[in-house]
Amino acid sequence: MPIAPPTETNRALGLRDDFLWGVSTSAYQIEGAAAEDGRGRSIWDTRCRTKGGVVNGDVGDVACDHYHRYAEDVALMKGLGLNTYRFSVSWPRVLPRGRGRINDKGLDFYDRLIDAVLEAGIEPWLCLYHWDLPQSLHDLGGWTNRDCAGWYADYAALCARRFGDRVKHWCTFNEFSVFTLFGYAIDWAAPGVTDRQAHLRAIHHVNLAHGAGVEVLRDLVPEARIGAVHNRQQVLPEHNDPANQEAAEFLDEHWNRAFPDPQILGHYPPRLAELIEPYVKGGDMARICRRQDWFGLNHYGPIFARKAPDWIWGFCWGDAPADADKSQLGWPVFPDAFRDELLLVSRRYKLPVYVTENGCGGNSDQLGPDGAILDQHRIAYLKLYIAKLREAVAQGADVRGYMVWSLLDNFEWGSGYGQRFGLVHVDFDSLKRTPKQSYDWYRGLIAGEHRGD
Ligand code: IFM
Repeated sequence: MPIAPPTETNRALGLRDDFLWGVSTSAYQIEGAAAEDGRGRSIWDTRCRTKGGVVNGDVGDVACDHYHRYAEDVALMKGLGLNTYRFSVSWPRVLPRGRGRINDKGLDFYDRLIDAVLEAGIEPWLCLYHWDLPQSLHDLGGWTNRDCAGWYADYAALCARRFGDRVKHWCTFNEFSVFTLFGYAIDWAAPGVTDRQAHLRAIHHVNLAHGAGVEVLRDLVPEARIGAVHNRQQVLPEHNDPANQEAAEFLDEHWNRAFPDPQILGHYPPRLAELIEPYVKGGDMARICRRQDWFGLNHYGPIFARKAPDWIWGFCWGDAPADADKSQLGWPVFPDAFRDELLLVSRRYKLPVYVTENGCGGNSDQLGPDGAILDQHRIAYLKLYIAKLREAVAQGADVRGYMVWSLLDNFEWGSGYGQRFGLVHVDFDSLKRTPKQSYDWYRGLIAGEHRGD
């Protein structure tokens, strides 16, 4: 039985009685065991071996070794008093070539994980796609190939049949716009394609896959609560300069609206609609726009756009104002933007909102004299953002849960192991886990020992 939400804590914080507290992770970032038990290769295994693909040439082969140490990690979650755990399944671990032959040992791993999570009283939230497309499917065009939506639906069906008896919360994808924009236009992520038409095709086919996934899950898991996880951050023109206004508006369409608008409202935003039209077939919008039960929001801080005629879409990432607060990672810390985003998505999409990621990256967590890992900067960030979540709720946003990114320090994509987001420190040589000060702070918040201020 999942742990009941901490009603007293939630009331004291002005949140719904059933407000959920959790953490999020993703398969490639923590599992390791990349060549074990029949797992196939993903586009991130390839990118890690591509010169310049990842800082320091870091690879996800071992990562946090969660594949072998999942029981210890679940015990850490239990120690936090969590109600929910969002994780992702590695598509190439269960279907090594993306389709066809099933890898039973891969499925067995997720059986063990899900059972351990449930045994700890935590509700598993299963995300089907957190960026690790099987390399064999990429070799067939990957998301630029319309057939990929069907391959994804078959993979979703496999997971639904296998895990649907125990998993009731399903997410189709994590952060659509990040992996499509960075992976098919800008070359900041796998598969490193830089082509406008490939990017547009990828957007549309991923939307079709989402719709097909929702349909399959509805069919196979009758009680499923289905949603998708969108990264949304306010996009502002760099230096507030009118010359950057158009760039900001276009980036906003790509970043914030290219996926939730068609999936929930049934249409693409105007400029993208024109560009995508050649790839849209009759009936596609109905295939994409399916009833969902919740909206997952990943939010860290606003982004700034700059006009950049040399860039593929004529815009690039601009700088935050010089005097802005920033995390150690250099990301702007603007808690008000979090409150505003919660209010905006709640009103625009009219679905219950779960914050499926929020957290603070850095590279200076240190060992204190008593063996604790010192990360006051992360606690300061979480305090500010959770306070703004409470404000959003007080102003009418329908927010029902909050999940910290992330439980563990992990493989931070192109930044390799240099940037840490965990509540738990991982020594990447010994793989020893050490809870940080922020772990204890979050535990205390959930337990009602303090109110996060
Ligand atoms: O690590 C990532 C995660 O995979 C997706 N959202 C942002 C996190 C921090 O960069």
